Amino acid sequence: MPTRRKFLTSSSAALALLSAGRSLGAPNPSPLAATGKPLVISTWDAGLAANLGAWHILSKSGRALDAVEAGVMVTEASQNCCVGLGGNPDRDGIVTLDACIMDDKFNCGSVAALERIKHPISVARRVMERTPHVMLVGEGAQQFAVAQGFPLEPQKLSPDAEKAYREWLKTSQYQPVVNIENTGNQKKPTDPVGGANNHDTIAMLAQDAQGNLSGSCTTSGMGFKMRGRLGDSPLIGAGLFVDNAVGAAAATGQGEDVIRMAGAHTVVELMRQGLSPKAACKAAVERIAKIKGAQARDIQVCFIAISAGGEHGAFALQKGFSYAVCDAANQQQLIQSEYLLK
Ligand code: SD4
Repeated sequence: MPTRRKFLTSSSAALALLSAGRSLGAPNPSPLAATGKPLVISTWDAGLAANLGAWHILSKSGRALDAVEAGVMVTEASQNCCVGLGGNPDRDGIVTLDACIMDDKFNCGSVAALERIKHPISVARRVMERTPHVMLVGEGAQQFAVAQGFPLEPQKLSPDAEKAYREWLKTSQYQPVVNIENTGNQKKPTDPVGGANNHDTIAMLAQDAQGNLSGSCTTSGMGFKMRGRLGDSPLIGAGLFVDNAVGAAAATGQGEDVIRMAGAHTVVELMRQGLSPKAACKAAVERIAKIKGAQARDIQVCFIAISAGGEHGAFALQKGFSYAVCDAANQQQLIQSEYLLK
């Protein structure tokens, strides 16, 4: 059995322990533990810190919706891993952010190509709660954010993004790097610029003590994308989908290939047909592999999922994807996902 320890407040400390082969205990053993809920899972190793942000809410019987917003805000606020304004820019040198959120009653909100706003996930939630719409993009999304009191941040690249952009300009070739997200917490001085410290998406799914599901997803998108390009992350049904009666799913990786097979919605529908979260993620990944044929080796796509019964799972196209789990058994762990292409 893993040792219970004090809840860690930083993912780097968490990773240090994980690499030492131990899993991490949550801070205050929850009286809810016996029910098997709550539960939060999120993508990549940045998910460890994000899960802590969600856990503060879930462990006090808070709503999954509040938890998935607060959780990914941790990542958005961090300049260490490039979700949010610290992210890599598009090919014109401008950081544009995409995010969406969905609750247990099919309420959902989304923003895309949003500039100079620190917390796109919170703007997405406002779209959901304070407009008759689901999605706002570009200038209109920014106008709405400002009207809602979100400050406009300076139009400025983070030092890492600045370096990566300068490097990229030398070739100006759009060649997304598989698993580029995975290196943020293990940065070595020898890592290539732009290949390190470069999470560009976090997706999070939670089930609260009441058994309700919610999900969130936030990203700066693929680095050096065309201006105006959107991936799956702000698209309900592609990057994220929640059906409280069945389960929730989210995606990370090459957004174009998630969009073309309605990724997260597909995973939820496969769970509806009786597949476990992991089996549903695997079947969705297999569908992508079939569509892409030989080109599947050039991309990464990964899904995470939670069933309404509280089971979680993930599956990736290629090696190298991990997801962070924090559950009522008071464990915070990083799980290496199984993958299709050996
Ligand atoms: C996108 N799906 O913009 C995102 C990228 C991503 O980890 O997930 N990166 O296509």
